[in-house]
Amino acid sequence: MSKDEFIRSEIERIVRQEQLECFGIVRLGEDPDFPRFQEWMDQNLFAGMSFLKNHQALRKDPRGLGENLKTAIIVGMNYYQGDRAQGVLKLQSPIIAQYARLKDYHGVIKKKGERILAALSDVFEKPVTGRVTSDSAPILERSHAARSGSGFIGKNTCFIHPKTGSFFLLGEILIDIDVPSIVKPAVNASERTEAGGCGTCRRCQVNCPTGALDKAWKLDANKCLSYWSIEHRGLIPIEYWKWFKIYLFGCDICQLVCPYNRGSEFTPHKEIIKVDAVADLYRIAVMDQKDYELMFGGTPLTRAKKEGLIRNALISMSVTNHPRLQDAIAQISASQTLDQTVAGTIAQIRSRTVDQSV
Ligand code: B12
Repeated sequence: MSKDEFIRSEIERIVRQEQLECFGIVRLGEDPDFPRFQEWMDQNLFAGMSFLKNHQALRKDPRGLGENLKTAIIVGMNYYQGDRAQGVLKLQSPIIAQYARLKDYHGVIKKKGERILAALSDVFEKPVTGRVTSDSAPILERSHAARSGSGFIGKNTCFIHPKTGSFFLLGEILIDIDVPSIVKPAVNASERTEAGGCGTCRRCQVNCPTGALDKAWKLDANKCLSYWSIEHRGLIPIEYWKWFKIYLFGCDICQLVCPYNRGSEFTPHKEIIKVDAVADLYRIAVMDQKDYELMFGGTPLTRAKKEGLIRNALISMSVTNHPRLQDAIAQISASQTLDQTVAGTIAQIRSRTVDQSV
């Protein structure tokens, strides 16, 4: 084994000790996928996520994220919890996307990454410094993962490993060492080979309920249920309501139907599953700050904030004809500090005609 191979296998060993997948090692520099990101922004496919307009220089070249950064170690945390497309689509009560049922991955991956970073000095036999990120820095994480050569970007825009699938949250350990990486060749995403790739498969596109993936490899966030239920602030247009029968928060459909996820293994991080799959809609609709913190504190659901979750729960109650909807509305309306979005959603419920066929 050469020295490079030894270093690589030691890095993989340390990463696996943290029960993370080691997708590979990538040299940092100008991101060749940045023009795709720019095009996506120029075409207004980012919907209301204006935070994506910030820090373009760093997204283009993430070396500026710290001092002397040269290399990224790409890690993945499996969050699969047994959901299946057929079961999910038949559900009578809405669920929460799988990644959001776990304790917030930003913190979990960060802690694991910091421990990996600390252990790297022994591997390189010199001090290693750097920075750990997971959805917490302006870096194109999927592009980096794909450049590791251990997987590819699917038509659903997710990073997919040909053997373990896409139910992985990504993290990067950025270090100030040049790892003469044993670079694997990139996988051709449009052909289907042993190494991965979509070929002619269009399952994610066909099954996306809202047409957000009508164009392969280009998600239109203006149509994505994940966007509406997690990122959007304010009212949700009625045309998207019927899908709140299936998902209260996030959406996994484009991944659940992907053939590469047929063999997904259950997450080894069971101890950090914090939230039930099926949501108790009434409890969410009437929750106060204390209930909210108790039920969802420290989980990715807090991204939507308390009012966003109440909005989602009211919509789900409305489209599932929940027997306690009026009770919930009465209780919320009695509150002295009625949030604008929640009040607006109640007004939408009172005047709505929703197509409920799913
Ligand atoms: C904004 C955002 C969203 C938005 C927009 C998603 C999107 N597809 O752009 C919304 C809110 C909709 C969203 C939803 C979800 N998200 Co999100 N999100 C992000 C975030 C913060 C930025 C992504 C971004 O820059 N989008 C803009 C597009 C243009 O960039 P991109 O998706 O990275 O695409 C690149 C590649 O696909 C490549 N590319 C583009 N076209 C082509 C074509 C070919 C042929 C090839 C080879 C490559 C290629 O270039 C693009 C630009 O670099 C990242 C974290 C991060 N910093 O990267 C997480 C991230 C992408 N999200 C993640 C997750 C888990 C989700 C959800 C599954 C959550 C859920 N269950 O609801 C869904 C999945 C929906 C989907 N199909 O994408 C994970 C994805 C992990 C993975 N295995 O891919 C990330 C990486 C967070 C993390 N650290 O794990 N998300």
